[in-house]
Amino acid sequence: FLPQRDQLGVVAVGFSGGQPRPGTDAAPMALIESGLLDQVRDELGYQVHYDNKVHDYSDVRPASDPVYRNMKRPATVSAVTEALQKQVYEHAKEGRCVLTLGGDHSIAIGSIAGTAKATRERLGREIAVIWVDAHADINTPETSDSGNIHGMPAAFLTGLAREDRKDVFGWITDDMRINLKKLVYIGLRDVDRGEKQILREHGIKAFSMHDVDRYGIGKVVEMALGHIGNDTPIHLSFDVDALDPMWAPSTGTPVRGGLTLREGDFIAECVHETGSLIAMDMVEVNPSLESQGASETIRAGCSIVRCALGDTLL
Ligand code: B3U
Ligand code: MN
Ligand code: MN
Repeated sequence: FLPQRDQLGVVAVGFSGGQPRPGTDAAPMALIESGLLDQVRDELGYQVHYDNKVHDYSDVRPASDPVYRNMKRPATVSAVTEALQKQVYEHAKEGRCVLTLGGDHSIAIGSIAGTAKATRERLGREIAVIWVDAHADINTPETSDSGNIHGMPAAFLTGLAREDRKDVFGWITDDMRINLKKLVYIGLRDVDRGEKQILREHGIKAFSMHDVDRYGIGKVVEMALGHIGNDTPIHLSFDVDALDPMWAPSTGTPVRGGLTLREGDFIAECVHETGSLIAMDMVEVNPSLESQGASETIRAGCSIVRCALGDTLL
């Protein structure tokens, strides 16, 4: 079922509307300008399908966008992720591995919906999602304190959050959703009370930093992959804030006590080794925060993407 190994679709998403800080919209250009796609092409041997454009989706954004069900900018995030879903779907249905460069984590609603749908159509399979993050991003509009949609993508993707209004995620159909049993977290350390209840209630597999400390990253990744099962198509959604701020300070909500850069790379390397990676997101890099740390954070993001696409130390 593997995507054509050497074919990579790339979507650059210049969007920061899932949270309040501007800047993450500039991340795709920063990642690309630092040479990411050239390395993927020249060193890792991929044929890269990229339209040479950072999308800002200005053509689909609504003129006005009041708070709805406690969500901030709901129609904007919905329209952007719906458009992204189509872009990712188009790549994935050709059998390409898809790399989505964010953007804040709300964009995973679009990228994962796109791969879930394409994989069902192409292979008749459900995808698994490995969500590497300091946060669980599984608030429903009702449990969220912030109203920021980058804290909600996992809820919309699993169907825990639903909305009929077509212009507020009502476009998400069953074929775009993911199975709660095939969602696995690594790196959690800042989970809201309502989210903890959701994780517990639904038995969602989650490895926090406590587990990384207890078992080591090697065992944690082994357990995470074991939970998913062999041969399941994997979408890796990597929030750079999973890394400790020492390695990735330029992000909207840094949380201390995170993964080292090597642990982040290791997760990506192991996912590559499964041979089952069908898509990846790199999100929440914000080059405008922590000016001294921006280049470090960009480097970290690039490193993790390269590892997931098959770069090795030896
Ligand atoms: N859980 C909080 C904070 C948060 C989520 N994702 C990030 N921060 N990056 C919320 O707003 O839902
Ligand atoms: Mn996140
Ligand atoms: Mn996060």
